[in-house]
Amino acid sequence: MVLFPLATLVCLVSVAFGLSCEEKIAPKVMLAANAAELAYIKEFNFTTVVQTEFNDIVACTNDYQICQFNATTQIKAAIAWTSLMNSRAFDFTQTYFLVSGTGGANPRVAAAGGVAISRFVMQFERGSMFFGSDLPENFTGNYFWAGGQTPSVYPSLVDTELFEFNTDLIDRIFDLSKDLEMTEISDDLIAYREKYEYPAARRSPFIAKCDTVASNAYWHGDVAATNVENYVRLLSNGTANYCNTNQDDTGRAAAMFHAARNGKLDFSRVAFVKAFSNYDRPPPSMTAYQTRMMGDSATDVGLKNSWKVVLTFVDDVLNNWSSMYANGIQATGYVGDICDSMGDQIPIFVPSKCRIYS
Ligand SMILES: *[C@@H]1O[C@H](CO)[C@@H](O)[C@H](O)[C@H]1NC(C)=O
Ligand SMILES: *[C@@H]1O[C@H](CO)[C@@H](O)[C@H](O)[C@H]1NC(C)=O
Ligand SMILES: *[C@@H]1O[C@H](CO)[C@@H](O)[C@H](O)[C@H]1NC(C)=O
Ligand SMILES: CC(=O)N[C@H]1CO[C@H](CO)[C@@H](O)[C@@H]1O
Ligand SMILES: CC(=O)N[C@H]1CO[C@H](CO)[C@@H](O)[C@@H]1O
Repeated sequence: MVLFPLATLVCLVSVAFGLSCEEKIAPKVMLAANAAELAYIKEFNFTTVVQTEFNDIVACTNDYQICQFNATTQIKAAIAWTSLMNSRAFDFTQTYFLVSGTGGANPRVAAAGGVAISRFVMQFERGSMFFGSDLPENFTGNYFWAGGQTPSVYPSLVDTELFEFNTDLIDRIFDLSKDLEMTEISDDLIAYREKYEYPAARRSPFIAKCDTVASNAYWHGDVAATNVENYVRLLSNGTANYCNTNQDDTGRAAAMFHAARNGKLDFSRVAFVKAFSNYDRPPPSMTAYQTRMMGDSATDVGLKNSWKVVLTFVDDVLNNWSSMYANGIQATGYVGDICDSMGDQIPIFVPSKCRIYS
């Protein structure tokens, strides 16, 4: 068996990509979502396929300016992204990461078929739960942190519960898109959204600045959604505005944050622009089971709208690279995980119990 020194191996891999040994692929934009969600993008040809030394596959335009990565779900995403970020074939330090894909909509805040641009991405799964008759009579919620005595005790953190993103970048994406025409949902769905009591849920698809919660367990219904709202309120000290549900994003955010800590990427260049496929709970006239079985009927419209927002931003990045994007969009607010693991800024809420389990 021949053992190559790492540098030689990197060179061999690079040459296989048609690059010289020193040259790395430095995309301006990386678009990430699940495979079927990425398939919506027709505006670019992602025909140049790069396979890293760890077997991650990235597809790029032939000038390598824009790439896409099939980002997958929660745990798999965390592993795949970590591996990709460590590849010697890429230099992601100036890359803007745009994460999209579908999620459920909180009808208090958002509309099916619409788009969320999120300041916070949060995790809802590292806790304890009591269901049904197991729920103690004096408990106001089913969900609380693993070591807590009641649902209202602040969680003890492992660092992955909450990530905050660059609000200046979010504002730029929002400002570029706020006058875009959104695709409308079907007549059947328009009739359905009229059943909701919340004004936001009855609106045509629109772009909301609001926050994303991810968990491996899919949740739907008033009881589950109210528990998520309570937990998010507790976790963010009332700051986050929960609107988008999915089973992917904290795995992605955690992996990118880890990479950022290791100098592989700039976390202030990461943004989550998510689609709304359905509502996270039923209207008053229906049960949670009924509406869950209706399926994610606004997925198609939501993805058309979310990619429209993302691609409008991509055009801006390409047009204004040297004047605006190469040096980054300076973040005036906090950017990072809930525990300030970078140690260079102060989160807007400073939980006292960070790192108990780290
Ligand atoms: C993608 O490639 C096809 C086939 O070569 C070409 O017809 C089309 O114009 C390309 N699209 C873009 C956006 O470059
Ligand atoms: C709830 O009831 C349990 C006993 O069933 C008790 O141990 C606990 O202290 C009570 N918690 C609160 C917040 O009242
Ligand atoms: C939470 O918010 C309250 C009210 O705004 C504030 O007094 C408190 O200091 C905040 N807690 C933390 C940990 O930031
Ligand atoms: C790089 C890669 O695996 N790309 C695939 C991601 O998913 C889309 C949609 O199915 C495929 O077209 C890509 O080839
Ligand atoms: C801030 C900035 O540089 N904006 C420019 C981005 O690119 C468009 C299209 O070329 C210009 O019209 C803007 O002035």
